[in-house]
Amino acid sequence: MAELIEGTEPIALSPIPLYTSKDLVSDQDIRWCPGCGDYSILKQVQAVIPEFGIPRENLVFISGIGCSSRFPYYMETFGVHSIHGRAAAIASGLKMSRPELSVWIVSGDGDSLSIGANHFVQLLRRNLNVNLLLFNNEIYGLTKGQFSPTSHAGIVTKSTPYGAIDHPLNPASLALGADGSFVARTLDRDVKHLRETLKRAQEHIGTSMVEIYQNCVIFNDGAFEPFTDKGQKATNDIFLEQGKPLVFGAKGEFGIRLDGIKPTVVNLNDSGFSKNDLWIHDETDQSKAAILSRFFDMPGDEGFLPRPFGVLFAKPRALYEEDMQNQINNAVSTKGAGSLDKLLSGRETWVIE
Ligand SMILES: Cc1ncc(C[n+]2csc(CCOP(=O)(O)OP(=O)(O)O)c2C)c(N)n1
Ligand code: SF4
Repeated sequence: MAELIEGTEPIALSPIPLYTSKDLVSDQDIRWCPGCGDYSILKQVQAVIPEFGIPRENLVFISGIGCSSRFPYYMETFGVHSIHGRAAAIASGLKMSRPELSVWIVSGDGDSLSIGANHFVQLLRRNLNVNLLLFNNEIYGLTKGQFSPTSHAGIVTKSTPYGAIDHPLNPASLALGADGSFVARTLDRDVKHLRETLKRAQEHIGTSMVEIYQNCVIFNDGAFEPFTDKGQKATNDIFLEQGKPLVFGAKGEFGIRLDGIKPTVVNLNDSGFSKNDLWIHDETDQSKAAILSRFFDMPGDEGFLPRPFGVLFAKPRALYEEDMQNQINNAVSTKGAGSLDKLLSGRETWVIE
């Protein structure tokens, strides 16, 4: 260690910024269509990550297959553009062997909820400390516009010329059903909200699932317009804040009450109810999160409830990688380090002469 020369003062070192968002931009040409919502998500991810203080060499982005899954090419970090629907499995293996890494999974609705649906569920129930960004455009983009598990019934696509008859899957409900410890929803077009939600996901210790409504301008343009359009957003969206009442409307004139377990919309101006009577958001309440995730009608449907955005549920629980390491440590301390040769030869071996 260097010694100070007598009579000199130690130099006060100012903290060196690790890197900026520009350092996360790779030299690859972006192949997304002009206007694709993926650009906005990429930009916000590059904007917030430097704030987390994670060494760049510890960042890994892992994707499956799809337009959204091209994401790792555009991040100047480590990354894997893997196999269709299997990003969760690859990320799990990496996190178990290298728990110090900050692992981000980027996947589309087709990738994670069709071919990868089993892997999506297993990841959430295991609860490794990884972040899953689910880009939902309610369509298959890369394969040119076939319907996906989140597409609306009736949608006419190349693979459903007479309209889809499949019932659409609700990603937040599925994630909660798998006991996901963090479930949130945000929008590509609300960059502030997107950034805040990404920060919350990163802070969460456990698997965070962030569904991001992403506009595919080519094959499903405007699918989320009722929730992103400035004129409609106020009445169609509800932005959740921990400890705050569920209020919406252009002037905050509507609220949600819980009548038993039934959510009901009240007009705060003429119903006799005040903010004190409303449902207060508690993101640690799994049952209430399940009710919130069922606010899933389209505007105009009978009994429509505003679509919730923000953190529906967040409650840390045991981490898979820690439980696994504890189990290994316990086994080693009680039985010794073991021998691979012995394990391979098993209890009964024969020598054939
Ligand atoms: C095993 C396998 N099956 C099917 C495909 C074809 N395929 C490539 S991407 C894709 C769907 C991608 O849709 P989504 O995940 O919604 O991503 P987007 O392109 O919309 O971002 C499919 C079916 C494939 N590449 N591999
Ligand atoms: S096809 Fe859709 S999702 Fe794919 S890059 Fe183009 S706009 Fe984006």
